[in-house]
Amino acid sequence: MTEVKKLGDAKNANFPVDERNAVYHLGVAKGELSQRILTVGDSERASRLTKELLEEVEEEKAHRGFVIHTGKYKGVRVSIVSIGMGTPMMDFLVREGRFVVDGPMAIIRYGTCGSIKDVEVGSLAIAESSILIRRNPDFWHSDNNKDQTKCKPYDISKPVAGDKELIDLLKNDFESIFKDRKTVVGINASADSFYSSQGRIDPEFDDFNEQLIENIIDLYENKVNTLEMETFQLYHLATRSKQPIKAASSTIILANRVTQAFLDNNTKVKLEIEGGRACLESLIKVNLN
Ligand code: R1P
Repeated sequence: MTEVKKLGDAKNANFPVDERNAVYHLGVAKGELSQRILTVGDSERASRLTKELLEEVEEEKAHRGFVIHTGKYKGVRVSIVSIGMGTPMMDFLVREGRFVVDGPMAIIRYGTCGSIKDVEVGSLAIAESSILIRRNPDFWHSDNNKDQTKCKPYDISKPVAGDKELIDLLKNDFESIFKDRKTVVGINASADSFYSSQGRIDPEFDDFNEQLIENIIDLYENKVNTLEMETFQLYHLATRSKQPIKAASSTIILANRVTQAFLDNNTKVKLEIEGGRACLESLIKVNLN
């Protein structure tokens, strides 16, 4: 992995860039990121997808946990970017990516998730929309003393939709590539913790989350399929961007939270490549004029 050449001194505390306008966290300047981005959490997933699926691969850029591979898929320039985990990392990608790309962008996330319905592990999911689940520390503050009538331990947001055109493309490409696997389409929930805000019970901590999954299911009439940690931020920022960003998100269902089953690594790697191919197909088809 090539570390990005050391960034120069940053100027502009409001939006730090160096003298060649390389952004402070992604470490790239204009021209070094495609307007068509496939983003994943795991840097190994990004490397595998690049090796298997891209041609004319440019120099890899890595900085502050982000790894950027740019190359061509069927002759179209795309970037595969691994961002690590959580909404702040997605925030960096969308905002700093927006700064270094001119004109419309398309961003597809291909991640992993847990299912809160009894869907077989190794199935796939596409998020038509996403909600955000945040732990509210004020619930535990001595002023509140865990009084649920005044303050809830977890905030559950309203849904934000992804881009319909890109989601429809993804549905078609998943259908043609995953003929013998189920793809569930519906609402995703992005959480600010893998543990407490996803309703995992941890005897070492006072999390007050025993009812959380049930609350999510009830609030959205059993339409929430999946739990992960980034999609909401992608959809929210894409809809708030002043220049167009078309966003869609898909995941491999790794964990079944009803039966406690977890997908084996070999199948995961196989699905990463097959689903990555489906995502790239959609990414190069979407109209960015
Ligand atoms: C947690 O294990 C991580 O896996 C999921 C979650 O959203 C979180 O980032 O996605 P990725 O596999 O894309 O990282």
